[in-house]
Amino acid sequence: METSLLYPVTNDQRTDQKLDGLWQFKFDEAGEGEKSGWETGFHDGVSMPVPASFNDFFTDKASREYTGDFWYSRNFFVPSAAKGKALFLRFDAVTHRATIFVNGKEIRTHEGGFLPFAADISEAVKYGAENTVVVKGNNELSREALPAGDTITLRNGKKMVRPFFDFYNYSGLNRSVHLLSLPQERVLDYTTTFALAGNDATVNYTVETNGDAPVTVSLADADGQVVATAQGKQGALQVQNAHLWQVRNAYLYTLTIQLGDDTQTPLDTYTDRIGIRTIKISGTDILVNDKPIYLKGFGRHEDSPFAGRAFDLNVEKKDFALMKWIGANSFRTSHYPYDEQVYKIADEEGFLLTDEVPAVGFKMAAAAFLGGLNQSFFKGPWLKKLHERHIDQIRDLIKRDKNHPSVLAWSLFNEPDTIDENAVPYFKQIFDESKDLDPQGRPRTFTLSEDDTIETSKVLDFPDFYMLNRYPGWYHFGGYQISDGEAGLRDEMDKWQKAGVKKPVVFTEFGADTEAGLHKLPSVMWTEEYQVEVLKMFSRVFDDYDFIKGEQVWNLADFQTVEGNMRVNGNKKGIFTRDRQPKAAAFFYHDRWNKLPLDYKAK
Ligand code: GCB
Repeated sequence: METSLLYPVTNDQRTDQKLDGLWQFKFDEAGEGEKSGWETGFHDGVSMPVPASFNDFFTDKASREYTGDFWYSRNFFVPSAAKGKALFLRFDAVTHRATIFVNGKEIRTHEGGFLPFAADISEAVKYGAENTVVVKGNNELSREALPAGDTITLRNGKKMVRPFFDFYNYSGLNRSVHLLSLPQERVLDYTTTFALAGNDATVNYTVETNGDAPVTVSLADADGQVVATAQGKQGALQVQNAHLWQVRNAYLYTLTIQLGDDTQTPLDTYTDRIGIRTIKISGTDILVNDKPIYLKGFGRHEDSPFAGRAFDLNVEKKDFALMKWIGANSFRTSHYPYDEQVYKIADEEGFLLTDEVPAVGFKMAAAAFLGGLNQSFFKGPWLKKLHERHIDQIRDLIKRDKNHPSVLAWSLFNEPDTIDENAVPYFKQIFDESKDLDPQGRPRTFTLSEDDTIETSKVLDFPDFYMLNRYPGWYHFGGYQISDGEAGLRDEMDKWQKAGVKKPVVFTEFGADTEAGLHKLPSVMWTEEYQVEVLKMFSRVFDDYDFIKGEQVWNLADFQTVEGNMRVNGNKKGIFTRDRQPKAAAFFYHDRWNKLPLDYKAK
């Protein structure tokens, strides 16, 4: 677990300098990097933008599909004025694992391609001089790591990944790199919880520091007026007439933490924007600020042309514009934690998000078209290591994202094999160990694939609400048979109803692959008309069952996957194309969702 995952800020005590731009890049197919001294830096690679996935910049297939070790190198200047400060390099994400060298010295390693980590470089740098940072990355997949897959070797000697999941294995420095200069005595972390009473609210907080300096915490409203202050590492801020953070009507306060006796010349200052709101599950209701809400939105991917899985503020801006236009209020960060800027935008725009760890592919029979294997995933020598990494990433995810008002719930798996008895002890461990990690006690859940039903799944006691991924009309009962698909879906929902389902059910995946621009009357599968028919069918079913408390269609936009006979240059279930233009389905949802009230189905 990381010591501190606070998002970088710049103020009188802290500086955050991004090291984005062009780095030097090399593949290391022969494993010669260390032998040839690459860790000390190199200039004979190709230039590579950061942040970006390296894959799509190459025009030859062997490079695009490259699997194994790869290296990034660049110089950076450390000013003399930084002497005496705690200096860190912060990597927002290196996919999937990294070893960091500064001036040839190994500083640390990190496992997991979607969460940040920081390396203390105070002892390794030269002050008032150029320094070198080198990252040795690796993008192999295995059953011991998240997301799960295999790495195979072709007969020509080239390695290749076989993901047990349906998104392209985009790799590299996918998010920003920061040079941080921090005070020696500093804030490491903080937490907030909320209690509402009439018009007032209490913000309970804890602050973790690495010293004994006194702590002052203050809260300012959106106009910058300080509305409450408190002293100590633990305390309560009383807010009269609190402005609550509401879904699609956000209000953010600024929380300022200062260390030291004198707040005019503090030892450290950390500032963040928070929203006051509560989240509860009560029976089949999802409550925000004690009021029932209905989720409308998407499963998404961080995916766009050119830079692959890189975070791109422009794409993000566009995606939020589209989600607002269409009347959505929520999304799932399928199938991994997203860049922290996504959560900041969601905080500001009042979107709710379900925050997912990359525990995807925990089912080898899944994605049979990707070459699925008929084996039990939850039985094998890889489980111990996998579990360590899984819980470690849950810890870091919750540590990183716990103060975002937009985070509704934690998704601990996507479509694991839960009809397998062997899954039960694994689930128990993960749910037990993650129980107290979130001070706000948000719901924890995971998605159930079509195989995992109220009759077959062995782990239905664990989630606080159910997330269902269902594909009638596409993977089965497609085309003219869609009426049987609808009948089957209703049969399934009748069973949930008869069983007296006591928790909310949210549909987190459903949809149909659709080639934009393909039209036919009457419809056939893959046309825009057919996608609309499938989505209308689902909407009819959702409207008929009160315990269904949300619809998040798969997917916001078309996205890249491995190639195969089930994928035409990627997954085409987007409501928008990969370049974010609307298919006919976008106008269907624009009409439906802009009409559905936030408290749809509230009694
Ligand atoms: C699923 C997966 C998602 C796939 C989707 C599909 O169940 O969770 O990753 O992309 O189905 O389109 O097949």
